Amino acid sequence: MSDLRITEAFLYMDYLCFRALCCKGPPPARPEYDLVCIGLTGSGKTSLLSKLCSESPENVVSTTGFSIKAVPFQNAILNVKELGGADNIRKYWSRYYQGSQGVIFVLDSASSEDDLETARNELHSALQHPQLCTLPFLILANHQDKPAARSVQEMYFTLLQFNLGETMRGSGSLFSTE
Ligand SMILES: Nc1nc2c(ncn2[C@@H]2O[C@H](COP(=O)(O)OP(=O)(O)OP(=O)(O)O)[C@@H](O)[C@H]2O)c(=O)[nH]1
Ligand SMILES: [Mg+2]
Repeated sequence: MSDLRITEAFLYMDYLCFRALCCKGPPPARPEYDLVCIGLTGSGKTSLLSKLCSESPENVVSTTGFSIKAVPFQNAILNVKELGGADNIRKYWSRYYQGSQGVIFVLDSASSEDDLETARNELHSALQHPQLCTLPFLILANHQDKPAARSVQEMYFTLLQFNLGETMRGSGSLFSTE
């Protein structure tokens, strides 16, 4: 993963959150935003957030339940709540959406077709959820270093096949962690 690409993607998220909230008055000097981070197990949510917090991404373990990290940026702090992506946890995701001001959805670009379809279905459900559907969405095509990784363009067209453009009501973008 390139730190620059990830930082760029998160700065964009920061900007979207700011735009979504700017009508509520001037923000404090260093505003904080609450984000929710979802994606199938193994997509790399914990690794990504650890890296952004300058922690070692080595020896990460699968998240059971949820975990929260404060990710500091120069102009804002993003309080990111990661929800574990295992099969038995995903059904509870929506209980933790309340209060979110933005969404990060992490995808494994090298996953099997079956897993990608599962991820697509979860993404579609999240995009349609009443508590998320109008929020800024950042979709990250992770695992770009793997030989089997689909390019960001391939991921985009795969997601479009699922009418992502029609489903998305808030502002959103797809980035790769290349
Ligand atoms: N090659 C490669 N491996 C990665 C990448 N991101 C994460 N991994 C590895 O994938 C495994 C799972 O990563 P996690 O960060 O735990 O995934 P997660 O999305 O948090 O998974 P859950 O907490 O179970 O939902 C770990 O062994 C990571 O080292 C990546 O971009 N490339
Ligand atoms: Mg995790």
